[in-house]
Amino acid sequence: MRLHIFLSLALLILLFFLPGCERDPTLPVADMTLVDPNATTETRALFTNLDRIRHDYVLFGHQDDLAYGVHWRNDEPGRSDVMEVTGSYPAVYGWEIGDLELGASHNLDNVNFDEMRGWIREGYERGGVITISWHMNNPVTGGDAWDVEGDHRAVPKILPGGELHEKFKVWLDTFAEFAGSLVAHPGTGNEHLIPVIFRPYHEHTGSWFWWGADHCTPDEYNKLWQFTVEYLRDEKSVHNLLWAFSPAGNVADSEEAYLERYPGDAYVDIVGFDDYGSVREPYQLEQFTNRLRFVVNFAEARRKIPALPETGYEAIPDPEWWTGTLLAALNHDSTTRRIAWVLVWRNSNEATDRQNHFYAPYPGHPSAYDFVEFHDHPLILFEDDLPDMYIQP
Ligand code: BMA
Repeated sequence: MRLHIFLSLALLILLFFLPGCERDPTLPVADMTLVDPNATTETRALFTNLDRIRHDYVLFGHQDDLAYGVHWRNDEPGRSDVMEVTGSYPAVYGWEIGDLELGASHNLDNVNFDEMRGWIREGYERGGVITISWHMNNPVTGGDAWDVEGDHRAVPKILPGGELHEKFKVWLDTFAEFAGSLVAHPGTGNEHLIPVIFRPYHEHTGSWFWWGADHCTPDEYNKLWQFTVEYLRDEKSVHNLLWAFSPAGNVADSEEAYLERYPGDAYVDIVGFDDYGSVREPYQLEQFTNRLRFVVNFAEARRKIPALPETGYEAIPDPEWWTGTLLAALNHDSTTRRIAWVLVWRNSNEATDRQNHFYAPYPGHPSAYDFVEFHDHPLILFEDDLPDMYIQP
């Protein structure tokens, strides 16, 4: 073979193999595999779009945004503390299904499940992203998710072979039914299931929930997660979920700690951490940004999406927290900027629920002006600036 033909062939072979082994992890990749290979079209599109737009933007989310605010509760449709301060709804809506497993009509925070279904549809049809958490009751004691007194060891009891396994499956069935009832555009011919970012068994590296670190072994936790995926996906045919893994923030300080209770790449689409601890004051910025960088790098090495699925500063005592701390961390450098979304926790209604337990401002709150600045920042997306998240690019 002539030398120049040989060299051209060698170059072609090199070019063919090079992108596969040396792909730049910061570039969006269309071929990421999801936990669910049969995920619905819109669910797949949501994953691809989150991965695509996180290179330019961070989505802002709020828990229970449409259900109640600090000074109102489900009185007029369309209300939202976030919208009333900034003029836009959040891009991400968090919802909570604790007590669904008991067959209750309302969740543990007194949100009616039928109304929740309506708000989920409303937010989705406006283009928003839906995520669901589950403060599941303790299946052994009948107490709540925080009932950890005594040596109940609930996790091994609900795994296959455990004495409460059948009961646990019935609990999971309630979620399968709920996820299957989230139908968009009903009766229009464009009816389809609403994609949900499902974030069960969160903050498990702490010990305040019955699935937490002191109450089960790493192997038991991983099996709990894996069983839940396999049961919902393979037995119950739930195909509108992306699976979000979110330990407590302190484990985002080291890969070893983060991996100790990690169910495996095949069972997780989104990786994050919940953090209320390192996000309070600007002086903690270094720790906060280190954690964000960790989770972005971890996600990109495994073709996952990084997120900050639960955070906030209770009652926002710092009027410049939004730009001075949260935005300062998210916008810190080219790595922190690749976080897909940040969600702050709920605005508990002060008359009927907990007082001073809110994480987004309401009109007149001292941090409202700063929150508007946060909304206006080019890095941050609320619903008003959101591109179509459900069409495959
Ligand atoms: C917690 C608190 C509780 C609430 C729970 C589930 O962090 O807000 O008051 O019951 O989340 O939403």
